Amino acid sequence: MSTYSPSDAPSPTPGKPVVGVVMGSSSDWDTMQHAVQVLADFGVAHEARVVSAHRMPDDLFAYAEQAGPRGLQAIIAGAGGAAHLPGMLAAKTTVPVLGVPVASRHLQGVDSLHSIVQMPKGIPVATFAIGTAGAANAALFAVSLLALHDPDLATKLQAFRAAQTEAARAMTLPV
Ligand code: RP5
Repeated sequence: MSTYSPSDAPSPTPGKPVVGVVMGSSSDWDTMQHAVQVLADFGVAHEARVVSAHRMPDDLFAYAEQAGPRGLQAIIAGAGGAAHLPGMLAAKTTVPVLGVPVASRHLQGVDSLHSIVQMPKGIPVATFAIGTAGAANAALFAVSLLALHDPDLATKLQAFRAAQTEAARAMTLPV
């Protein structure tokens, strides 16, 4: 049984980014850093930046339009509140967009979740859980997509799953 731990992987992988991680504000970083950490742990070349949909709409359009030509294969987009960043990115690119609802101050991210998950038919955004679990899972999903055409990455992913299974089997209870 493999004992691979993601932290054993080189981090981060130098080279042209294949996954973009964007967020609406630096205040989203506490959540979105969990996506970046997973990508770094798996050695996936990535970039991270703030692209605010309502404060930087021209930058958002430019980022989306250049994503495919720059070689991005997935965009992980996190936002809170009226979280239109993932949907607007998806409207301007066919690169898969993975949306992460960030917990908002007043509605704890239910607003973010509904904003991202309720895309009208025709422009899909893959939507993940609110908060850090969603950020980490979005990155794991991106790894799964890339692993379809990258045997080394597929091996790392299988080892990660195996290690996770072993950790769960080793769990004990205070009874
Ligand atoms: C959204 O508004 C961001 O994604 C963030 O979650 C939220 C609050 O932004 P700040 O006021 O903290 O910059 O655009």
